Order: sequence, then structure tokens, then C-alpha cells
Amino acid sequence: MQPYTADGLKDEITRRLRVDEGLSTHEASPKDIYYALAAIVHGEIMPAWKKTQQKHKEKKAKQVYYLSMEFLIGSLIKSNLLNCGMLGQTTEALKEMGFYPEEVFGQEQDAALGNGGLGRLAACFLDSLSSLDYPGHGSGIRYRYGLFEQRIIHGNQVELPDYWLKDPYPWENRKEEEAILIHFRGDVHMFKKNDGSLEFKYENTDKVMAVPYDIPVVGYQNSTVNTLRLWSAEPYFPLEGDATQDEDFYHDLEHQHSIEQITGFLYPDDSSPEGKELRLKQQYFLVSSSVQNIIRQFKDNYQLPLSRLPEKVVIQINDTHPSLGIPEMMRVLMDGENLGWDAAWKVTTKVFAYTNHTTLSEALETWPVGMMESLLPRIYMIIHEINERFCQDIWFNREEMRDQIPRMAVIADGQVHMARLAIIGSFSVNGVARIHTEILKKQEMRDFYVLSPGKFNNKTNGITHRRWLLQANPRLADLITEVIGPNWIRRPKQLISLMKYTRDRPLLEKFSAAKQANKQALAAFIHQRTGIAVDPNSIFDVQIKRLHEYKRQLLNIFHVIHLYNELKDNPQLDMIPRTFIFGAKAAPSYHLAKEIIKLINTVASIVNYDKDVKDKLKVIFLENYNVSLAEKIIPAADISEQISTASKEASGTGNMKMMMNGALTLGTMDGANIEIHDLVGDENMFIFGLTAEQVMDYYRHGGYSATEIYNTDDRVKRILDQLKLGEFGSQEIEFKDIYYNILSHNDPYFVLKDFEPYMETHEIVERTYRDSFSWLQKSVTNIAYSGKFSSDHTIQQYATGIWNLKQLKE
Ligand code: GPQ
Repeated sequence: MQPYTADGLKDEITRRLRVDEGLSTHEASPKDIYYALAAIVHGEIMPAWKKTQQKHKEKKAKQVYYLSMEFLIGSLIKSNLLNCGMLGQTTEALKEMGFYPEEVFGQEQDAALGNGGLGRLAACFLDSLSSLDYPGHGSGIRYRYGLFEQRIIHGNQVELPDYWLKDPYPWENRKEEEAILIHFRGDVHMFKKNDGSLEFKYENTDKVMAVPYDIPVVGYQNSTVNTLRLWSAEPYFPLEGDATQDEDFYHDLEHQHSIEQITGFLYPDDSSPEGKELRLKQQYFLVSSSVQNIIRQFKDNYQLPLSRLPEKVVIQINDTHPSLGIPEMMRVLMDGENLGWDAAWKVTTKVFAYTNHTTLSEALETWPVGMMESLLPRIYMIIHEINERFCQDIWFNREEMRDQIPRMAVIADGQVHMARLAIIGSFSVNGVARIHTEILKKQEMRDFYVLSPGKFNNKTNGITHRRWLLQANPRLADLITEVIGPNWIRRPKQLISLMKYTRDRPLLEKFSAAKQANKQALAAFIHQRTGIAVDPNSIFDVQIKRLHEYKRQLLNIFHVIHLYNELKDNPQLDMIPRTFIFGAKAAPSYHLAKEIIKLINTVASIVNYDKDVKDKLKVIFLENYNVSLAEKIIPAADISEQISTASKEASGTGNMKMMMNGALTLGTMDGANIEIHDLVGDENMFIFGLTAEQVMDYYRHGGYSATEIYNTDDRVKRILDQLKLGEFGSQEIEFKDIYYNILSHNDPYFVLKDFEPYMETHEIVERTYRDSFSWLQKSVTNIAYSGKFSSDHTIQQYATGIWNLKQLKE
């Protein structure tokens, strides 16, 4: 790509403003500047994008398609500038033109096309695929409304629509000529052909056009630009000039409107499916457009028989949401391409690979048979046949497993079990952290593991260090480069060289200064957003993630209440000032989660204005947590709260982001925390609480007694009584649901059971922080070992371990 100088950029921005908008730079708003800049960057990207596509075609390279209902890409302006090698010059040019770079970059609306970890993982993977020159693309949905915008009003979460397409989105290209026709409902007719085989035809289907919008995925300074293709649902007009009669006109408009609803909004549920028919429509819409598109590209580019599809294509499905891709592939191969069942099945099961992201039983997707059958009649027939053949195969070939058939059948109890379909139709099944994969093999998917152990493998999650360190934390990134040189940027594992400097006091002071500057910047931001002044010298203790009972924000706020109680009892208490920072959205229908948000905000409103606690304690709930906000918070974190009930968090990725930015993890032995622990050990993180084994053991034996802890631990009793008696609420009833959930439902996530060890560990944290030299050593050690959690490493593992994919260097 053409390297611009800062002066060259200034000229080009000025020229564009004049030519496109008739504006001088003095008249231009930050938004005008943003659009001019985005157009310049897009112009830089275009030729490389074209070239990448040509290269893939010429080399007839194998491609991976990452199918996902969510791509939480956030803002692209900075990462595109960074990856194009233009971020430095742009920042300089903007400043010289009298603009604040962050204000200009801040004009871009986050593309919040995802809920949380699962969607952000997909976005990090795309960044790594391109940066490592892999031919790998995303396929997803262009929701007109992304994840809701969260406002906190009187402590309550209120949801507002996220109309992110209000202003034009500069990174997308509509490709109407590549639209694909999707069929829902209708009648399926079966014919016997002369050779005795069956043929299926559909009639009276509801037809929908899937129109692709392509977003470039720019690799880090390597001229590779892959594609994120997002599909939008539009009405289908069969024949031009076929005007409908007047009385049908408004009926038609209504129908068209309902079609557009298919890609209207993202379902806001994280780890707990809603089971709505519209969601099923979305899922089929995604897989049908993706699979048809993949087959078309294969036919156009490879001139090979479809039996050889698995040599050139692999489809990774992000959780079970796109698992209908399996029967859809069968349908296209059989009904469209005339393959017989066996040939089609052979191809399909060599193309699909499935990633599981949770063991929470309430998160496993199922669909009512009736709903699936009426919405997707042909697909349901195929699933039925897959199920019949699968069950028969076990019955006849694995007699010892006959008893397990009811637990393994795809169709059972009037439901279609999507995880079972995904496992049966895929050649690979992976979990997202070592412990998670082990739990899948030993518990959740044990039968399938016994049936085909070779399918199962682990791929521990990762995060792109380009966005989460280089771009989000330039102070730290520059310092690292100053110390160990720039090679870590392309080889993040080389961060390990930092270990040579953990005794170098003057150098550690520089790391401390970088963190301090980041904390000051966040403090300024918090002040501007909330009006609350937080002390940049306090410990910034951060928990940012979706709100879920298993993630135990409740345990965190109980600790805060406990500290508050202590300070009320003894205002002279000697403690290091603490700032607790929360960011979390709750699914709109998740009552208890919203109650916990209310509790955090209520505690904040009491603590922050209580003269007794002076400046020792502050609680900040930052509303509308999203990717851009994460980029501001993470560089400033001292403590990374990763306190899920052990065995419940499949991996976690925020833990990796904060580690990479020098925060110390305070966490349970869960998800990827365990692998962080493998690397840095007990000395460099704070582990507490029940282990996964212990938790699962309690579940097997009906849990523990929460009441006993309530009755014996005065601190716990005091906190819970404060909730029940309404000390933290204006109305008496406010937090009773939390209270009863713990005491009457016996604390399903072990908040009270882990309370004591959590308190103790916080005391250790405080003692450790008092020795600033030792703290800095630990912090730098975490940064040094974090390279292993670059998604580059993860993608290499997928490429060699699942996809059999080659890097396409020049
Ligand atoms: N995850 Cl099932 C989500 O973000 N959404 C979901 O619907 C499901 C899982 C998360 C999971 O909770 C985290 O532990 C993982 O780190 C993340 O997926 C990515 O694998």
C-alpha cells in the first residue's frame, strides 16, 4: 500500500473535503474529516483487496469460511489505519489540521453486531487470518440494529435501539449482482427418477433475496485483504414490469416489510437462546446464503467436481447457530447438484467443523420440531434422514451404545437438538480452552466422544494483540518496542523477551508511568461521563463483561459492600484507595441480571457520595459497555476480575486482554484463567475459590448449604440483610429477588461459598500492591507471557490442526 506522509494526507483530506463536500478545512466538522479519511483509507484498501481475490483464484488456494451469527467488529477506522501502516501519519496530520484524532476516530459508530465474547472472537479471528495471509473469510448478517444501546436511568438498565446505519457506513460495498435467493416454507414434492433415485422440488415457497455487503478485512501491513460478507434480507421481485394489482399493493408492502425484518436486529441474548421463530429464520437465512455462495464460488474458481469440495473449502461454524449449514449443504448438493445421499454426506462431513462455546445446559440450542418443519420443510426432511441413519448406524454397528441413542438422537422429545446435529455433521469439534474441552469430552458430550474420539480437539481462544495492545495502548506498545525492538508485533510470543528486564528498576518505572498515564486518561474520561472524580493513584479494579449470574458480578459487589461496611465502622481504616469499575449489559429479559445492575448502581450512588469513605472507595458503572469502551478501560486496569463459578466460563477473552495490558488477574481456576496460571504461576496472579471439580461434585450432591454460611459469617449476614431490608434501595422490595435467589434457591453459583476466600485474596492483592516494585514485576511478567494468547497463535492452531490451510505469502 502507498505510504502517505502526514503532509500528503493533509493535502488529500483537504482536496476531498473541497471536491466531495465543497468544504474548506475550517468549515469541516470532525465527522466531515472522518468521512474524508475513511474514503482515503478505503481507496488504499481497494486495490489490495482486488489483488488478494485474484491471488486466491490463481493459486486455487483452499479457503476457510467462518460462519457466525455475530461479528463484534467495533470501530474499524483505527485498525484499518494501523494495518495499512497509516496510523502514525494520520494522527500527526489531524493534529496539525487542528483536530483531536480521537474525536475524529470517535465519529465512527461501533458495528455492534455481536453480544460479547463469541462475537468478538470472530472479529479477532478475521484480523489474524488476514494478518497471517490465510485465505479466510467471514460470513454473517448485516443487522440493521446491532446490540442495544444501554442507558442507566435511576440505576436501571434501559435499552435503546442501536441504529448504527443512520449515517452511511464507509467500509461496506453492496454487491447486488451477487444476491442469492432463499426459500422458506412451501410444499416439497418428491419424484422418482428413471434411475430409481429421488428428486425433490419445492413450490409456493416464500422467497427472500440475500444481498451481500462486503467489508474488507485488512491484514497487518502485508497487502492481504480478506472479506467479511454480511447478508441483508430484501424482497424478491421476480419479473420487472409485473406490476401487482392495486388491492394487493399494500398487502405486498406489508409482506416486504416482514422480509426486511429477517435481518432487522441482533438478538440480545448471550449464552441463552430465545427460541423465537424469527431467530430460526435468521439462522437459516445466514447458512443458506453462505452455503449457496460458497458452492457458487467453488464452481466459478476451481473447475473441479463437487466431490472435491473438501480439498478447497472448510466451513467453521461458530457455535451451533449456523449448524443448519449442514443440512443446507446436503440440500444444495442433492437437490441442486444431483449428488446422491452418500456422496453428499461424504462431502458435507469433510467440510464442516464446529466450535462449542459453552457447557451451560440452558444455552444448548433446540428448536421445536413443528416450527422447523413448517418453516424449513425440506431441511427438516434432511435432518430427519440424518437422524434415522445416525441412530441406525449406532444400533447396528455400536451395539454397546444402544442405550445411549435417546440421549444422542438429533430429534428427541419433540425438539431438534442442534449441538448433536453439529457434532454428527462435522469432522472436528472443538472447545475454546483446555478445561472446557475436557468437560465436553468427559461430561456434556461424553457419548459422542466415546463414539468418535478423534473429532474432539481443543483450540484455546485468543485476542488480536494489534487491536488490544498496539492500537488501544500505544504508550505501552511504544515502550515495549523501545525495550525489545519491534519484532514482537509480528511475532507476539517474542514479548517473552521482556522477562530479561523484570529486575531493571528504572525500566519498570517506565512501565509504571505508562500505566499511570492510562489511568489518568481513564479517570478524565470517567469524570467527563459521570461527573465523578476517581483517584488515578487508587487501584483500578475492573470487571467488564456481559452480566450473567455465573460470571458473578454479585460476588464483586458483595466485596464492595463489605469494604463499605468496614469503612463505616472504622473510617480511619488503613487501606489503599480502590476504584471498582464495572461495564456490563444484561439481556433485556434477564430479570435477575438487571437487578444486579441496579444493585451495583445503587451501591455506587451511596458509596461515591458518602463522606465517611472519603476517597478510599469509588464504584463506577460505565454505561453502554462496548468494544470502543473496552479499548479505553483495558489499558488502565490494575486488577482483572475473572471470577466465574469454576467450570462455567468456557474460556473468557477479557482475561487475556487485560493480562496483555499488564493487569493482574484475580480469578477462579476456570476457562483460560487456568492457562494463564500455567504460564505465570501463583506468584503472578491471584487464584481463589472452588475448583471445577469441587463445583461439579457439589452439583452431583445437591449443592451446599448457603443458609449455613449466612448463619455463621457475620459479614455475609450483614450484606444480605442490607439487601432484604432495603438499606440499598429506595423501595423496600428492591433487592429481595437477589436475596431469595441466594437463600431460597441455595445460591446456584456459589457466591457465598466463595465469599471468604475472595475476601482473603483481596487482602493479599492489597498487600502485594503496597510493594510497587514487586507489583510491577508481576505486571511485566504478565505482559511477557501474554503473547501465547494472541489470536495469531490460535489461528495457526486452527489452520494446522483443523483446516489444513496454507499461508499465501507473496
Ligand atoms: N460465549 Cl454460548 C458467548 O459470548 N456467547 C454465547 O452465546 C456463548 C458463549 C462466550 C463464552 O461465554 C466465553 O467463555 C468464551 O470466551 C467466548 O464465548 C468465546 O469463545
